[in-house]
Amino acid sequence: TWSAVPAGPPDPILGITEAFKADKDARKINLGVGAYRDENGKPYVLNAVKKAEEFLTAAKNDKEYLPITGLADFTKNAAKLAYGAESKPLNENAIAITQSISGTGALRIGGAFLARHYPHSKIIYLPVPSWGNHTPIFKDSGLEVRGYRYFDKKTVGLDFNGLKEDLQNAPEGAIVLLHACAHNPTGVDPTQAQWAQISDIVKEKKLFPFFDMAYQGFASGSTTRDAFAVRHFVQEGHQIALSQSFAKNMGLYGERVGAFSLTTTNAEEKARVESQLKIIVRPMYSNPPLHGARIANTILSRPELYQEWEGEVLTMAERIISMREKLYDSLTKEHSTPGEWGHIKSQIGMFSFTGLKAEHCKALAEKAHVYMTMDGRISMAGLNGNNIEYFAQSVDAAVRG
Ligand code: PLP
Ligand code: TYF
Repeated sequence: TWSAVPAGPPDPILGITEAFKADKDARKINLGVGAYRDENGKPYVLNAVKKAEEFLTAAKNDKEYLPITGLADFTKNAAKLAYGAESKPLNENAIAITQSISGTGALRIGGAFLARHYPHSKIIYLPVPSWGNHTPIFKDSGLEVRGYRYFDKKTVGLDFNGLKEDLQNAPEGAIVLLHACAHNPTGVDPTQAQWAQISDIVKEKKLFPFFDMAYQGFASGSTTRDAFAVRHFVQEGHQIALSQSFAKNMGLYGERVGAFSLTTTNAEEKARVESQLKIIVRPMYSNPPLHGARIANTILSRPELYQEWEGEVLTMAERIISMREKLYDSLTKEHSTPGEWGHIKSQIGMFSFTGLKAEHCKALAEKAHVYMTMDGRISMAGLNGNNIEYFAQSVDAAVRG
């Protein structure tokens, strides 16, 4: 029956972990997947999460099904975290929201909803480059995927003129996917002034903004500052779609905790939209998992845990920033590695888009046991005091050939 099914390629990001696991060298480093590691290179379970789990164990909750749109307290608190307590649609009960299977599931529900109900276009514009999974998610949702210029290889920064031009030339009504903060894979975000200009173009061209917020808190260490773009657009009167993930900022990767929301005009419209979100979710997976949403909700709703969580988000963000400084110093001062490396310090969030070419990445894996994606992206959190010098030395050797 399956003789005609062709073998598919491995996932370009998750495939790297396989190669890393198979490598027996003690010096090996995995900078592929974007998952936080502590200063000993170990996965990190947040203290706020541990305490929330103790609290949940003591509460002896049952395991009944959640409603189709998930744990209502969780989605209410997730919306407050993203939109802010002062948000107009939030306070007017005009945000349609559903719990989702983390950020990926939120994007997929959003794609499916827009494909079915957004009246003005079936085209979604993604930044070039974008997270590799965006294209298949939106294609499989039934949308047509196009790109807008985002990254300038020459400056290793934002191609702001290209971005503006491409959005200005997009067909009226098209959907535009925006990374709310900590752009993956480039680590390059618009400034607040640039966000204001993007908002103006989106308004003028009647584009529909769809924010992917997978790293709230990871860019600056502050969940409020990282929500700037989302809140600015809402304040400017845009209706938006929003995907949220708690994988990175709460370290809840495998628990799959997220939310998808749409701002609407009023409570009545919200109710209609939410009824259609349910009709999309029900035949896909019926209702979302319980435990992770309970953890996130416990943290978001208990002031002492919330405070501890905010401190831990800051600690994670600061450790990444300190690794950027160390790597920059090592390459420029100790090794005088050929090339410009300032972007390592100026880029934001989990990743650095190093500018290393595929041949360098290949050499790093084969000769130095250092694994990263072939586009030169490294997960900064994979670096720590024990391996950063070896990494810098290996990069230096790879660049010199
Ligand atoms: N969006 C972006 C830009 C991401 O980088 C990721 C994860 O790496 C996600 C969404 C979704 O991740 P998850 O489904 O684990 O929440
Ligand atoms: O490193 C990245 O960009 C992501 C990580 O279910 C990831 O692709 C891994 C698994 C997953 C979602 C995201």
